Amino acid sequence: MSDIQALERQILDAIASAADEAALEAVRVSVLGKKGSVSELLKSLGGMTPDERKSNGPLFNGLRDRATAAIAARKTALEEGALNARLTFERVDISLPVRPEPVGSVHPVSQVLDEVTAIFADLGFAVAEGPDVEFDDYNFTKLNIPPDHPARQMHDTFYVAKQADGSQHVLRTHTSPVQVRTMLQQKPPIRIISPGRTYRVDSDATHSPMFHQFEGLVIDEVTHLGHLKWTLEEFCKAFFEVDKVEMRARPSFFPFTEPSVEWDLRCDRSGGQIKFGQGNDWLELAGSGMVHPRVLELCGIDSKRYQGYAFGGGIDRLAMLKYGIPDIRSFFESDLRWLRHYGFAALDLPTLDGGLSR
Ligand code: FA5
Repeated sequence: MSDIQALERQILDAIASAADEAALEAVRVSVLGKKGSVSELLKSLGGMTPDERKSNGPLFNGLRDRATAAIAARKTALEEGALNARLTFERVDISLPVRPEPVGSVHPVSQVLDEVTAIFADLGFAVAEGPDVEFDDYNFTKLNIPPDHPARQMHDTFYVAKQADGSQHVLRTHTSPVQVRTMLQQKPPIRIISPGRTYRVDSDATHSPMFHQFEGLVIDEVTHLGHLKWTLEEFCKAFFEVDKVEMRARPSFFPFTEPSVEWDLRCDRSGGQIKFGQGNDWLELAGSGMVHPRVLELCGIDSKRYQGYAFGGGIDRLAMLKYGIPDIRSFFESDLRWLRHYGFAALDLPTLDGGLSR
């Protein structure tokens, strides 16, 4: 057996016994790499006489071609082997019983937030958002509550340390600054709903330091208090899932609306249950009013041409009412047993067509 034949035998044996792709790659480098045995042979052709080259050239090239083909074939075989091994390992036995239902559930506050959003979206309101840490200017001043105005005392505010430039931030005390942000960014007509977190220094069975509000704002050239009343009535019917509601308006005061109105809902609390549209009890629903012309001007909107209404209410309070939760603090105690009792199925998103609370 010639040296070339012996080398070929040795190479083909090494290829055949490479157990995986890494071992095969090592064989390839030792044969066909820059300093590989066959590469060295091919390089040696350069130093041969023309006659030697004529006889050795086809031998060396033939060896290179056969080694290349053998490596490719082995590579394919190894890849197929690896794939088959993976398929066997990762096989799914579809005859096994299904896993138990996931235990996660939706918090009642998130549920009500989604319900409120779904109802107003259906009435044509777009969702707007603002940050929890808000400029004092947007939370108060541009809402017609200048510094030192007594109305600031109505909100027990969490103040954030002053910035280096002297500007003041607060944890927003209501969602009304989203009105400001929207009016500064958009030209009328405006119709937005903004649900979100709010903060006040306050804590008892019906007050939480962190709670949730929803804010509505409509600005155009013709909107009036009648539209506001109709909108809130439609909201209540959809939210409480009843055909009829009766609302009562009470004069109120908010510096950013004029006139300001608070709305109550007729209900019957006898028998430990709450029923809407009947009885002699009244339930506080939301604060509202026609947007104060001064707020429009502070937000760059021509108050001679445009007008509109705004309203705001408490999401946690709505959740307590609708789902019979007596103490607001239980929302934030992170008690899993409580959540399993009051929580909602994770994939049942509230929609008006599909039902709000299932
Ligand atoms: C406001 O916050 C006004 N921004 C609402 C408004 C918007 C009026 C637009 C006019 C136009 P008020 O302070 O009343 O109003 O709060 C609104 C609701 O938030 C209350 O009715 C109550 O449901 C809820 N709320 C207030 N403080 C707390 C608290 N500490 N914990 C839970 N809910 C609260």
